[in-house]
Amino acid sequence: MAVSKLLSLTLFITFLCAVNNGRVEATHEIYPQFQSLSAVSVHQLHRTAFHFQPPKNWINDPNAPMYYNGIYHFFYQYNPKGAVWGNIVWAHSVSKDMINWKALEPAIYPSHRFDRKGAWSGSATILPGNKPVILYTGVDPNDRQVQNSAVPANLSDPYLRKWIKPAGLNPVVDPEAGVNASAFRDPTTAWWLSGHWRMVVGSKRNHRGMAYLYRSRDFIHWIKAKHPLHSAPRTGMWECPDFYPILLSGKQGLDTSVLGKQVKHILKVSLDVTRYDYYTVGTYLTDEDRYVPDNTSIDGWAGLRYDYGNFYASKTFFDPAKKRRILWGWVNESDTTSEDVRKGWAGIQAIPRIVWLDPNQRQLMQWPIQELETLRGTNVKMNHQMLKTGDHIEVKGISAAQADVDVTFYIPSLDKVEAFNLGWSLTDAQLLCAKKGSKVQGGIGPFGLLALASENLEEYTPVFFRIFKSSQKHIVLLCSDARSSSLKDGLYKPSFAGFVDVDLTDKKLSLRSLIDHSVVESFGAGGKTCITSRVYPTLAVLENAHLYAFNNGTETIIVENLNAWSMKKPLRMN
Ligand code: DQQ
Repeated sequence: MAVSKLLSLTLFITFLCAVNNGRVEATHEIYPQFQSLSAVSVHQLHRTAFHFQPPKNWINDPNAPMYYNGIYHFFYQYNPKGAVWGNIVWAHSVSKDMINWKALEPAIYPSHRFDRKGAWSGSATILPGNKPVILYTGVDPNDRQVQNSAVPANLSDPYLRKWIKPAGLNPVVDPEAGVNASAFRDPTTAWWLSGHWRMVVGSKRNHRGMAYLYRSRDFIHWIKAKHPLHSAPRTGMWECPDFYPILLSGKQGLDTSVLGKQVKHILKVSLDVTRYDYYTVGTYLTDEDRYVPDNTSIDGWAGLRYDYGNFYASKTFFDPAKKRRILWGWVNESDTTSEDVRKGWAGIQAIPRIVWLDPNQRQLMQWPIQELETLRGTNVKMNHQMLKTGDHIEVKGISAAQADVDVTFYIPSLDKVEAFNLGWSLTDAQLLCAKKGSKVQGGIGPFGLLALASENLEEYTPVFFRIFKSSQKHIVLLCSDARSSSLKDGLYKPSFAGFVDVDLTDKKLSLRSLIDHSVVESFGAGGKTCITSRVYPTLAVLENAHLYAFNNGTETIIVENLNAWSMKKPLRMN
């Protein structure tokens, strides 16, 4: 083996060990003793109010979100019997606004040989004639992962309650020779090009992440293309791939089949090794049927993430009603498994976000769907509030455990900015945030919000900016640091962080945080960098939760304007 190959392999193994020690583990953990253990009573304390969460049990990946005849459909991986992964079915909810939901019976569940041992993730495509079809992964009795299709039993049922698996057709894709049958899953929404449908299935070949490409004329017979749409070395299993076009400018979304000069493409993969969702911005070379990431997009673990926190197995869909592309993502847990079992639930979905291309064309922007604002209640404001060194000023008058906060900070002077030490890594924001936490004084920052804070700050989740300078360039770090979020032991409390590729000429930085009892979902600089933290405070709960604006830098920061709203509960939730 060549020395360089050996070195890469050693690095890969070291990386795997490091990741696993840090509590992020590959694939779903299996707890046979808990899989079908129903909770005696469902604990309410940390349940979210306005995030998507069923009344009890385990949930994971969003599946096949779609808009059909005036209704949004949302499916998700669900264990109907317990609070850990297992017994997975496709739960199904419908909504007119993606905020208020009605729960239906599971749409897809193991019923045939081709999905006897599992009905796993997949996507929807609306075929001509307004006919939805779902492609999903089934696990057969030999533990082979195969791709199946399901269609609504009755297109005139407005809720599309019942789904059938057309007799004699499934599986529509078998893992052929050379394909790793136990790592072959999560078909994408299909797109149409030159007389064929195309879709991608995630996989790996040794340690190489693969997006296998399939083509079909009729959506029944699928042929594997000679080469994958894309692959990348040493990235491990690619779960839940997502591939879609995005306009070069503007916020409008596109149907998955749109091509043209005004369009770039996004390929997102969920890396099983790290359990984060990474994407690249690139070009779809239609003649070759290959996707090539731009040279500004890193293709691997150091790449761009939708979210630098608890956010995985996401999926987008095109909403033709409002011409936007919407992203759903699973917010995985940071509580212990025994606590999940005791509480009777685990997992939520992030607030659906619209995605569009940053005008710099190097990354995506994300923002909560506008419909969320219908839940805004009592509003308080803070304008032109000075934050001097050491200040933490309370935002009073709202329910701080269930709030939407949108703030713009003004930085009067950037003169005293901290130097960026060249020994620090520009690819490991989390490590930098661990070193430079919310209490470590800097020049410009740390400043931001203390969410889910107890009155005397025994517990708080700080979401904050810190600015550095390296030669002539400012480097902006956004942290959502769970280390001080709870007095409870055993929780996963990472110092989640991401860099913010932002121009500071107007000396402003904005931050929006959606605070919902056990989740803080934040959008830095208008949605350039997003971080979701799952936290379990013991004191900062319900009416004992507080919200503060703070500054621990030597230089004064101004809260130019801050709007905070108490958030109402949706009328019906699942
Ligand atoms: N979850 C599903 C798989 C997918 C994984 C099983 C990602 O299809 O690869 O529940 O979380």
